[in-house]
Amino acid sequence: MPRRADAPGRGAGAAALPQPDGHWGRDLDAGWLNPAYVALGSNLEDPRAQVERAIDALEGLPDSRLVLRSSLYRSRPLGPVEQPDFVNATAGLLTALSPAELLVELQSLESRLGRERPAVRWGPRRIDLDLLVHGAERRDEPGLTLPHPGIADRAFVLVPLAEIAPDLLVPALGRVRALLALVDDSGVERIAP
Ligand code: ROI
Repeated sequence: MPRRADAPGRGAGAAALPQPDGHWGRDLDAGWLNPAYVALGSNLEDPRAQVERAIDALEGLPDSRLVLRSSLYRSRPLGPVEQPDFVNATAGLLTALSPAELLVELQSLESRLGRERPAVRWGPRRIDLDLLVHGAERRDEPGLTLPHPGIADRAFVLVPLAEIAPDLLVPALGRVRALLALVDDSGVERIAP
């Protein structure tokens, strides 16, 4: 089951609801909030801990609230390189950041979490944070394609995304549960709540 990311005492919880005075906090009062979805993946140096640490770190993103986090899944590596299995997950945010601002924040989080450029293309990595969807945005710019071009054919994205947002309409592609029905998800196994 998807969990609301609002365990008591963990920052995003209290903030996921308006504060007692009816405000979200100064940062979120000024503009519209968009739902955004992020995919996480790791297959190096205790991947499970890496993904958990990254989800926790999403709680600290500026002008944003983490509202949904999926379970963790073990998945067979996609791509031509032989490498260890991945741990994957997804998270749902409400954000006042634009897609470009959110992308910068995610990239800076990756660096702070010790991500280095993988030595080989398609090779193993300590942490990946991919922006999947940002509201109804469709973009095709260098470095920013929305929705993320890998969504429709990646079971390791669709399985955890279907857990937290099965009815999400991915712009131009369709609902998550319909996309999931079209892929082979046999290599993706839930490992932790
Ligand atoms: N394969 C899986 N299963 N999970 C990933 O997160 C992942 N990430 C990648 C490549 C190398 C494409 N393969 C993956 O970047």
